[in-house]
Amino acid sequence: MSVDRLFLGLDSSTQGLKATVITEDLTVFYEAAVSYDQDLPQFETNGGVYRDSDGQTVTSPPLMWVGALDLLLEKMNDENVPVSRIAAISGSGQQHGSVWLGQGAESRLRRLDAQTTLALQLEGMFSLERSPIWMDSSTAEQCQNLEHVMGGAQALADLTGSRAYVRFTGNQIAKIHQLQAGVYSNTERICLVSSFMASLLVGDVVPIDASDGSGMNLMDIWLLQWSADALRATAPGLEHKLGPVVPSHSVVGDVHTYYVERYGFSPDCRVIAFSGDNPNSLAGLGLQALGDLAISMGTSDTMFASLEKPKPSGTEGNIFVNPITPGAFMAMIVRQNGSLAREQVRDNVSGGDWDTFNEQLESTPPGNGGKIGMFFLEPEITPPIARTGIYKFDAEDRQVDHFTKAEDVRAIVEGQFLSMRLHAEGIGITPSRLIATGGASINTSILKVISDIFGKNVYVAERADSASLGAAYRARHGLACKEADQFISFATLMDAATPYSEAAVPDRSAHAAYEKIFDRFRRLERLLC
Ligand code: XUL
Repeated sequence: MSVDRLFLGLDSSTQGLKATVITEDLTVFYEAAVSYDQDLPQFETNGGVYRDSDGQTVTSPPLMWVGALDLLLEKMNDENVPVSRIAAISGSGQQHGSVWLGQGAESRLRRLDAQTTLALQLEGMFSLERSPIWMDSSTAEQCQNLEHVMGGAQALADLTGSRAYVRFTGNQIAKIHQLQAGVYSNTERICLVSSFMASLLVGDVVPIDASDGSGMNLMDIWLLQWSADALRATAPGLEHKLGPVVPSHSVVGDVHTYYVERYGFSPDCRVIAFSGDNPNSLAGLGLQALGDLAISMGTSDTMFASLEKPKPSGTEGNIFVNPITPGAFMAMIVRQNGSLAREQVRDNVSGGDWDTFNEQLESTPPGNGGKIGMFFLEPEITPPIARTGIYKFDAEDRQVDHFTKAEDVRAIVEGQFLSMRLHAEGIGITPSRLIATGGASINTSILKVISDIFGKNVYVAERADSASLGAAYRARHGLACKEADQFISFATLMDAATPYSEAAVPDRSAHAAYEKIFDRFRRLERLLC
């Protein structure tokens, strides 16, 4: 009975794995999460990752992501979620991370046995035990080479949607091919985190979807297929290792009998292509109207919008294929120093307490009396800054060592979102309203600053976890398309969802204070790049 059907969205993020189950009418039915650090302590990750001492190499163990899937499904069984009613599953993965499968991996996936765990069966399947992830910034040389071979940064962006970015998968692949030739040749297939998680469910290596595939510097975003030139410039024989690209709403298979026998899934449960976390958030927010700009505040802060006629930039931002509207695109800007950087300041100057952080923020005036701070605690993606550091300027643009604690709090929040506004303008995004999502979107003091900086209303999504919710919506959408045997507009299915409520309106004098310092901010930031 269709009325009883459920849809599962999974989000394999940097720090954990989440599940959101929705009903046919898009109501959230169940949610659960597994934290890598806490629930899989044997992997000894910090925030889900390993940071090498070079300050640039950042990896995660793919076997941990495998272990998390069993843990989460066990939890669903323990909590009596009627998994047999789940008609389709889709998912989200942190973008750009790659999973390297060694020889024989495909047949191991096909032979999964319900008597024992995935991790026990798949251990040793990887040709790289540590997957490079989006926080890695160790491929500057490969990026330079790719841009050179492809005719420059703008030419590469015109083709693949982005100039060469250190975290983008193609450059990571080039590095491994150059430095670990044996690993490269022993690799049967290379997946993204998203397509890998879908592969685990199907029990076979499934295709990469076009939206997440846009984050590799390898795909022609206009033709939705690998660019032969970009592949050639990256590593030999890559097309076979990557497999095909499919539209994001494609069915990529049914769940493997492992999940039927071990957890009670229906053998008819379909798996819809998984995609990146930002594309899924766009789906979770139903973001289609021009002028709607989403700000997602998670480990990183990202900003994205749907658009029809993108102009890829050879200097900043990314253009991806749109995950819900064929023929459309999404523009995105990522600031690596997002929540983690705010948390570090909260720990250093607010005693680790958000209420204190917010009181300090509110005790200082918009514009911070002319004081400007830029906190690059990790290498930054936008603007591209490889060297970490904290830069503080007084009202006369002199670099200073100290702000008061409250000024530090205001400086990090203002610095982050002034930069967001600056770079949004840089890729031609002029928002008419802002939609906040992600963990920090519950912080109304931060939302107020964002509203004042952009001079626009800020709305919040009803639920902060738009990536796993978006994946659940996409599961329902993908199945609807399959059943109708044609593409159905995502918007018509989303009518039932009422995603936003107003959270902050701009104050005219506060906005004027930011207008006054905006050019100074632009100039000072440029000095650091
Ligand atoms: C996007 C990016 C990050 C990761 C975080 O380009 O690098 O937002 O997707 O999960």
